[in-house]
Amino acid sequence: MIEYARRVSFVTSNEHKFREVKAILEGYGIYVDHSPLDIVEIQASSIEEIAVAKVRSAYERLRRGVIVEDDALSIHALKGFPGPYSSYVFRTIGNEGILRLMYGIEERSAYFISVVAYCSDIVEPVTFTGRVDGTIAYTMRGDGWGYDPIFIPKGSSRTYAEMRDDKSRVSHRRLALDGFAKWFNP
Ligand code: ITT
Repeated sequence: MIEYARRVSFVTSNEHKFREVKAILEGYGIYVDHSPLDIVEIQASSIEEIAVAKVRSAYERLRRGVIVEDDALSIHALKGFPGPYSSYVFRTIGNEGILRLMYGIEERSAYFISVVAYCSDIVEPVTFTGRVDGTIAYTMRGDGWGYDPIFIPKGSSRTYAEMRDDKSRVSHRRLALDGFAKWFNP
């Protein structure tokens, strides 16, 4: 049986994110339970703002230590798009649409950002950010969720989807959660 030093509730509608967050935080002895609460996301130009507003509402509802995590994929050639609209863009045009927008463009640099926000009865919202630079692939590669089949992190020849479990060793989510875990469970 695993002994957990701390525990936290993760509010997300995304099962894939939950699985990755749980595995990473368990490595730090932090137990994570899933709260699939439906929190209305504010529309804002920065994902930090979105994450802070979301974690406040999540805390108001649950009244216990909670985290949320917000991600954004920004593509330089598209002036940072989809950025804070990553969720909407994925649901609408998806990876096929992004690849179409990038058709004929050779400058394919992009970055993925994760912002983890935590709030509890004794802590005002605090955020931790992770960023991974990379490029957008020319075609979808690998069997993965979200933008994983089209994002190639710097230093790798594989997309996040092709990396499978290795993704969580280097991902934007891993970097943000490393920061959170060291602060939460020093
Ligand atoms: P929440 O309920 O936690 O907000 P969500 O799926 O709406 O779940 P985000 O707004 O944080 O999550 O994510 C923005 C988009 O980026 C969304 O379409 C995700 O599928 C995608 N995404 C986030 N992290 C990703 C990752 O590690 N790999 C690939 N796609 C990712």
